[in-house]
Amino acid sequence: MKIGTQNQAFFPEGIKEKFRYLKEVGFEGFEIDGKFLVDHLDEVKEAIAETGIPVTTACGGYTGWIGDFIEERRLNGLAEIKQILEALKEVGGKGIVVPAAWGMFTFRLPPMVSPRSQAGDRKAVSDSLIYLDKVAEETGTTIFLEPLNRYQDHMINTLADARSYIEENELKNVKIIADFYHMNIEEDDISEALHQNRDLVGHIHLADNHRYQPGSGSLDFKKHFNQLKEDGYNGFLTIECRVRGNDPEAEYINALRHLQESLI
Ligand code: LER
Ligand code: MN
Repeated sequence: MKIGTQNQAFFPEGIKEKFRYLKEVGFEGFEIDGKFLVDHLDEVKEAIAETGIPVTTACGGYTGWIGDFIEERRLNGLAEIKQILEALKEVGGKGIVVPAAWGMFTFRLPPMVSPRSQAGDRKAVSDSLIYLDKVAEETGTTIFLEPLNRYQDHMINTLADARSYIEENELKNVKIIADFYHMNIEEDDISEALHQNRDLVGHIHLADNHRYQPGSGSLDFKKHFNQLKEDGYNGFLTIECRVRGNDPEAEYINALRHLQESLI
């Protein structure tokens, strides 16, 4: 298992400088914003070639959700995700992280009544995934379907929810991305959910229980990493977190060291 990261405000702005910095501090991969990748493809390619730090995945950078309530936005999202997958192919990236939607609706806050039926939700997400499954096949990439906690999305909250879409639609190029922060809210037991879905978990996002940097909260990373090891997971562990503390950069490096120690 290797440790990657998304961008952080305290990383250098310049693309080459950013990749050099990641290498210097000990990250082994970068999860990039999809639009940023499409807009800066050549520079990103050069930075990868110079540093050997791969772009593992893309996350975000498109403007309609795969489960969008608005059909025009859903279709726009699919067209943009296709472009991102084509760019990922060019840089050797594994695939894109997609939730059903993020921040569109939650049953847990007012108005608590969805404008669409659950059958309608299922059809929209399934139609999108069936389409993206083909694009992923054509580009040699993977769609990493992400369960989010109930306050961020109402459609896919657990690894089992994600699994049901993959199985029902017989998707070959869609896997599950397991995000420890969302799992800590939705799953009975993080290790057990990882184990139950070991055949489909293809990517991982890491944050501590409150979504701040790993090591600053109560999650037992060593325990969950041991479970992943036992189950033969060999993908990336990508930090996606907020950072708090007086010196965010130092806190972030501490978090990386904490994860590296938890992997031993
Ligand atoms: C959103 O909370 C999240 O976890 C991101 O990875 C969005 O896909
Ligand atoms: Mn995530």
